[in-house]
Amino acid sequence: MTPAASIRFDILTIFPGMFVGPLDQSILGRARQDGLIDVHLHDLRDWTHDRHRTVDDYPFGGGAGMVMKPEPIFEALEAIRPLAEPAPYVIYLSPQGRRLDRALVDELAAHPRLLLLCGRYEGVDERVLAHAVDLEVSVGDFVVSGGELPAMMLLDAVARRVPGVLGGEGSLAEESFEDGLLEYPQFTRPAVFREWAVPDVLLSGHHAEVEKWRRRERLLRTQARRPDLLEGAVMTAKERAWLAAQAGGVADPGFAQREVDGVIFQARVAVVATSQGRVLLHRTAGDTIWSLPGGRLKVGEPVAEAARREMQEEAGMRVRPGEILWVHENFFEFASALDGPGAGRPARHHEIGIYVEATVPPRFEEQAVFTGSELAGTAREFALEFRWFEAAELASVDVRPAAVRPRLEALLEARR
Ligand code: 9D3
Repeated sequence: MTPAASIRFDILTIFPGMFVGPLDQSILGRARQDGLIDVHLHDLRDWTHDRHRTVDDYPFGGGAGMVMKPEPIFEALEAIRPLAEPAPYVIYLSPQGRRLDRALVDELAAHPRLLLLCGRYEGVDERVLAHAVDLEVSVGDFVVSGGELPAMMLLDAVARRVPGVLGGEGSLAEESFEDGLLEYPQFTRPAVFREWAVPDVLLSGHHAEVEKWRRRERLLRTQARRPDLLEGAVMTAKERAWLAAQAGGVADPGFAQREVDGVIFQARVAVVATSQGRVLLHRTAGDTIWSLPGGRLKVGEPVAEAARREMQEEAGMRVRPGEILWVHENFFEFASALDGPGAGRPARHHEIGIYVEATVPPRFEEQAVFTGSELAGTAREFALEFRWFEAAELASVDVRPAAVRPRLEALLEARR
């Protein structure tokens, strides 16, 4: 899509004053001075004929709010159209419009003349849309008070595509960066600010290393923040493979866990280790919530094997799994696992918890308290505290899920 050499914008609004500041500043101000864009503001009320310069009226059929009358709009359009050649492509800024994105900006920049109609109130009479408007454009799925600010965004984005507006190489750079990836992080002096240091590689002077680092940051950021962009991004096969392998540390490690419509479904084993009338609970160091140790099942993994694996990983403990005591369906809202589909974000969980009995090696029975770790050997490792609890002690701590507390109490009672 070749941009026009210069673009004329005609803006039809009841608030022409809203445009005055922004159009005189910075890039748009210079582009106008240089004749690269030409902006003409038109006050819709100039085409009214009553004393109050009325542009709105009640909606037929009733309902809240007012609707912009068709007559002043048609009269204005008919007066503005012949002010220049060619006739303008008429755009109505509207929440019902096509979403403004890079592709639409490029399409619009190919027109030498655009007329931007800004609505207020609940919008314009439908006959304006049917018979005078070429395209409706929205700037996003959120509500603003009228079409003026969206029109300004459109104008700014389109003007930047006109050759010369960005001062020659700027527009080219914008184009070459259009590989569909997010930008790399930027730093300036000082090299250390409030103890926060700029990454070493940027100070190294190794241009090739800097370029490699920036490219990797762009790939990782896009994956972490805008995975929707990855499909359409320009990447080498090698980069795609590398990124898939990184998977931001959230590659599916084979857990029986899936995210569907923002709900994380998972199967989890909870290890109920009892000894001498006590049950083993753990918590993240410093936290207040105690729970049974355990973790997600891997796909196809027997419950007993999952119990053994999780206790080995978390506590370096070789347990002997016994029978399944209970199966609970748990619903909760919590940060998801860091290495699963929710990648640590808060999410709704629908969990099948399988509670399996286990006996621990004697040396752990003798230790009232001991430590372990979760995600051992990863950058996200954190310390766990394990403690044996007697039935009477359970009432004084926050045990989750709450439903297991009475079950544990009854179990310990039966074991006495
Ligand atoms: C009864 C519902 N109306 C008010 C909440 C709907 C409504 C009417 C008019 C919502 C917004 C507006 C004014 N907005 C625009 O004219 C507009 C707009 C927007 O609100 N969001 C994103 N893009 C655009 S382009 C024009």
